[in-house]
Formats: sequence, C-alpha cells, structure tokens
Amino acid sequence: MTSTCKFLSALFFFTRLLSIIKSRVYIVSLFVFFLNVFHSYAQETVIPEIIRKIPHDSKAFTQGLIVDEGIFYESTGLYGNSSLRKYNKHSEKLIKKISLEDKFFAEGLTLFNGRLYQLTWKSGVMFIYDKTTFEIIESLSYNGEGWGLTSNNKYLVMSDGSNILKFRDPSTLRVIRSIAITYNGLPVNNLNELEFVGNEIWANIWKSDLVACIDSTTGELVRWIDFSSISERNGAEDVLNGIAYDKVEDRIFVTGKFWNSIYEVSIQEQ
Ligand SMILES: [Ca+2]
Repeated sequence: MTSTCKFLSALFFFTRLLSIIKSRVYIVSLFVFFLNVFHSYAQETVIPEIIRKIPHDSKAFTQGLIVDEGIFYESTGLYGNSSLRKYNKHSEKLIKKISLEDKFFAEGLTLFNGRLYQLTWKSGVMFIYDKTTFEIIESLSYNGEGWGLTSNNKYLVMSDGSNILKFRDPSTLRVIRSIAITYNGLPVNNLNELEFVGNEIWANIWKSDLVACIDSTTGELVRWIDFSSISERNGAEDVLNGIAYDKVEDRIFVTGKFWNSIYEVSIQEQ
C-alpha cells in the first residue's frame, strides 16, 4: 500500500468514526431533548377539577367568554351567525342577544371600563358596546387578524393565531408592547381565547385541550393546564375556546365551540 493509500484509508477511517460519534451524539441529544420536554410537561402541567356544570347553547360557536358580577357575556362567530350575548346571573338563560352583520365573523370579547369590546376575525374592526344596552358606542380598526381578547385595568391584549400577544391602548388600539410566547425554545402558536387571571394571561391553544398560563410581565409560560379530561371535542371545530375568570369570587369557567356545558373548575396542582 502506498503512503497516499495509507493516508486516504486513515482519513476514511477517522471520517467514519467522526460520523458515528456525531450521529450517536445527535441521537443522544434528541433523546435528552424529548426527555426534557416530557419532564417539563409532566412537571409544569396541571389538571382541572369540575366544580359544577352550567348548560351551554350547543349551537353557539364560542369565540369569547367573560363573566362580570356573575353574568356571562359571550361572543359567537361564523359569517351570518355572529352575535353578542348576555345571560342571566349564574345561569344559561339568555336575556339579551344582538346579531352582527353577515359580513362580520366575531371573535374575542372583553370588558374594559364598563364597555364591551368585541373583535372580528379578518375585518380589522373592533366594536365597543354599552354593557347594558348593547348599543355600539364606537368602532376602532387594527391591522391583521383578530382572535382572542382580554384586558387588565390598563390595556387590551389581543392574540392573532401566532405566538405573539399584543398589548394595545384601549382608546386607539395602538400597540404598546408585544410578547412572544415560547416553550422549550419553540414558539407556542395558535394562541386563541384569552383571559387575565391575576397577573397571568391564560390562553387556550386552538385545536388542543391545553391552556397556556403566561406571566403577563415577563411573557414566560409558567404552566400548562390540560383540559382533556373535560373536553367535549369530537371533531375539528368543537374545540375548547372560552375562559372566563370571576375575579371578585375567584372562580374559573371554561367552555368550547358547540359545547353543551360551561364548566366551573378548580385547578389542582399535580
Ligand atoms: Ca375570555
């Protein structure tokens, strides 16, 4: 064997060795990554316990749910079937409903400063209503899609189906700040219906039974809640999509599109 051949053989041997080591390192790294994800999920995921069930209109394509002084307000979607609804205190009895024009697909809903704010999906229009009469006081415009909506005592917070939450000035909808939600370094997309619960923003993930609990100050995802044990989801449409928090009585309610019930739940640490 010539010295050139010996050199090439040695080079080939070391290249193969490096390749095997690299692939083993890759496999081990992948295993560690998934182990880490599984471990994180198990460690940071909590489950709900049902306290009571309240009947819910199974024809309601729920896009936003809030509760104020024990009264549920709901935004329902679909073109030609979008509405704003109000129910009797602590019950499913519908006491007020208005329909939106057929060209609007209603989305998230929140209460800010005594007024109801309702998003539309692709129209870029936010309707602001008198809470009692449901008269439109004003409509504002924004760029992009409207999905979920919630508010604290200062800002409206909107989702648009991405992993970004935008904090907006309630009087102009100007974006004040944005937070990008990630988990194990990956974006958490499909953030949908929202609800402030204390300093956290809870966001359900479209087409899943998971709710992400997000620190509204840092944007950190601090916990998952897995609602699969109570989910009424059977197909692609009837997904979890309503979170309401009664901050006076510290009560949590969840429902979904076309669900038969609104569930009052308590969240149990695992
Ligand atoms: Ca909500």
